[in-house]
Amino acid sequence: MAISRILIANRGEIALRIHRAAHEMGIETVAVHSTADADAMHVRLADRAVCIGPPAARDSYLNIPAIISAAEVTQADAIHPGYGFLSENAQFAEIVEAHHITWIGPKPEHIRTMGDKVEAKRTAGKLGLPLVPGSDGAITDPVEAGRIAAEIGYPVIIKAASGGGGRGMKVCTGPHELETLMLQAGSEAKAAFGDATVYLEKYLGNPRHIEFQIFGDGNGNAIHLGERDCSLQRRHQKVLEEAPSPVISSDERARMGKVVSDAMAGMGYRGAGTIEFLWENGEFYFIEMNTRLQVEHPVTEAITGVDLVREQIRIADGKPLSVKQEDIEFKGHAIECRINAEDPETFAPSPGLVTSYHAAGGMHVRVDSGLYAGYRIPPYYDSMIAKLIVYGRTREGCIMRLRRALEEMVIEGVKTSIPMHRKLLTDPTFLDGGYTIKYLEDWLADAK
Ligand code: MV4
Repeated sequence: MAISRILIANRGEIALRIHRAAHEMGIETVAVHSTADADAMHVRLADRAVCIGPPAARDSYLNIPAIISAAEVTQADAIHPGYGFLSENAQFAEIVEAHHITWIGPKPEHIRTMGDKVEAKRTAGKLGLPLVPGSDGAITDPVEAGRIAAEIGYPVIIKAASGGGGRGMKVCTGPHELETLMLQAGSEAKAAFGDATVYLEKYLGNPRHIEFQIFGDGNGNAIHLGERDCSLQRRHQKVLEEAPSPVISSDERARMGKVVSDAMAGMGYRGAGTIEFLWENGEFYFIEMNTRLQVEHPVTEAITGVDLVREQIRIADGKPLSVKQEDIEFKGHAIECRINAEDPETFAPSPGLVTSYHAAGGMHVRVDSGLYAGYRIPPYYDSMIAKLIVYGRTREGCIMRLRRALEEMVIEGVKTSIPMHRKLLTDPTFLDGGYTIKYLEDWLADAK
């Protein structure tokens, strides 16, 4: 039976994004929301809406029984989790499928494997992806760790197997501090994730973060949609993303793209995924895989013309990929600015009443946002309130258009990161594309 009604287990701009793809396919939508989101745009747009609990995410957007009940009472036949919240919860995916509801996402076993960073690395290595040199799996013995560190050379980084997103990492500069840092990393990981497992890697001092978008049909066919450069981050939060990366040639994209799509075909991956690499001195090093749609997916859509959410829904519905690798062309350049409701000086969240709102428009300008004048941004969730995605035939043209779009954008009543983006778009290092993962934090510190 074809999907006819999707429950969207998310909020904000990504809930709108999924609603739009669904309606363009003639599929109805069911919104779920907390009591704090009764006036949210995703609730207004959906065909039906169900309140699933109080403001705290753990009682609403993470409340599995409430979400399954909402799907059953509305007779939704599929669930799309968006990003964040339950999107990488393998158990949720299993529960959805056990209720004979179509899970719009990867196979639960693949979500679970990639959620464990040690398992993810082992799997990636077997599938032929280039790895950061390091321990072969988890490490507990400090003597053994010392041997590996000496072999790969200091500095090394100790990472939590259940970590990710930068949490629970320790950089170790020499053998004198290795045992102490291993114990610290282990106990912090235990406290944060309930799992003390750690592993060891060569520490790359000044890499870029480059990720490949992939899609699999679950039956051994997979494609790649090129890379995104997400090196501009602050405290592991991406701030601006672009596609293609300013440092990757089309030959290198084709070569690496084949490596990642062959790997995904090899594991029988289903749905959308992102393979994250660190890139240094012209080499790619796999670090993690995300088994979900990502915030920055629109820059890939802009340069390929492929609707990634539509593709996710089609694959979940048992249809084949709608495009072949040879049909995918990478054309032009796209940049996304994440607009957060936050204080530009302190980065403290700035929730509250949006007194006026005007979205940028015009050719090749896309704004994904649930904002409207009179909306009150609740204090309980992520501070990202809009994404501005701009396309141009060249990177230079894209940047000129993005500056123009940022000039037009008006959000009043709350503080936002728009002024920071305006300034960043005039920075010489940004303009020449020669930035790394360290750059944004240094630039922000200098600006003070
Ligand atoms: C690293 C690294 C340097 N060397 N691994 C941070 C988030 C997590 N996904 C992996 N991270 C890193 N892993 C090795 N072997 C530096 C980082 C890192 C980072 C990576 C991507 C984007 C921004 C970052 C900021 C600080 C550290």
